[in-house]
Amino acid sequence: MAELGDKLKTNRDTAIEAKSLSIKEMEAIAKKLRRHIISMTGKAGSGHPGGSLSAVEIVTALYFGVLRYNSKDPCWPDRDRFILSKGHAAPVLYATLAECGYFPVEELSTLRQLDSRLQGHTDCTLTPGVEMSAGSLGQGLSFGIGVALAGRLNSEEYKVYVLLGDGECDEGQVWEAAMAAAHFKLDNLVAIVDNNGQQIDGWNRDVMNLAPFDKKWQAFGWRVVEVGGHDLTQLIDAFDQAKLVKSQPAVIIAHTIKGKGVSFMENNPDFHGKAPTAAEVEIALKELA
Ligand SMILES: Cc1ncc(C[n+]2csc(CCOP(=O)(O)OP(=O)(O)O)c2C)c(N)n1
Ligand SMILES: [Mg+2]
Repeated sequence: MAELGDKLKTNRDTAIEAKSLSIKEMEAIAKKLRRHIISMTGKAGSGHPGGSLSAVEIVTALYFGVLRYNSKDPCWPDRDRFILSKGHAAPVLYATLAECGYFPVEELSTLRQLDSRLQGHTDCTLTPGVEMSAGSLGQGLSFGIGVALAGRLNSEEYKVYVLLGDGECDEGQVWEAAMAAAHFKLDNLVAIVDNNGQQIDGWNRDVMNLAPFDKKWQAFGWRVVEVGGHDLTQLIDAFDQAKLVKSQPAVIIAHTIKGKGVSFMENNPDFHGKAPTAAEVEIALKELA
């Protein structure tokens, strides 16, 4: 763990380079992020643990294996952009940004408090490292297209990554954006769908069936890569593949489990937008020890 600490320290001081951590090291970080999510939402007494826990490996792979950024200079012009479109999953992003050195880890305990920089949904005017204010679902892919087009116009090398929820894909705006990204041949844009199968009220297949999901993206002109969304090796490979795609955008459909890592939260829609009680926090942290 000392070696991991040294590497993270280096990453905090300089722009992180792809694949600087091993899969084992990233797995340790993923567990740490899960613990933060439980503690933060438990302390706040509200929040969205389910969709934060399902996205842990996706965000870990990005921040510890893929993205170029400098946490000491959040607006570094050459940084890759990560846009969290499903803004209710703010806890997973805050936990990651803190571990990357954007702000102190101790600040995580202020989640959702008045005057905290860490509000329940992301606010780019408050939190260092947050690229887009979100919470109203459906907007992040359109925003990402703007950022990707700007990058192309300015001959910038950066890539744009947008994380969507699968329930969020019920929004018509997602498909307008999907059509536009293919029209503009945005090969500097990668979407990731946290395909946990659930939304606010239960299973997507009952609320609004997305199937055939892969074929929909293909029909809109996207290269589709499907992965196990809790498998860091598969995720890193998928991001490598996405980087090689030319003249079209790529989407990574990541099959995940809502509430992943905590037995009583897994696939349990109750924990979409409900915090664990103090007793539940204790059990969850034991499971994540
Ligand atoms: C435009 C809009 N409509 C409704 C909501 C309320 N809402 C918050 S989260 C959510 C479900 C989202 O499901 P999904 O995108 O699958 O998120 P995840 O399962 O990853 O938590 C809904 C409907 C919202 N935030 N924005
Ligand atoms: Mg979902």
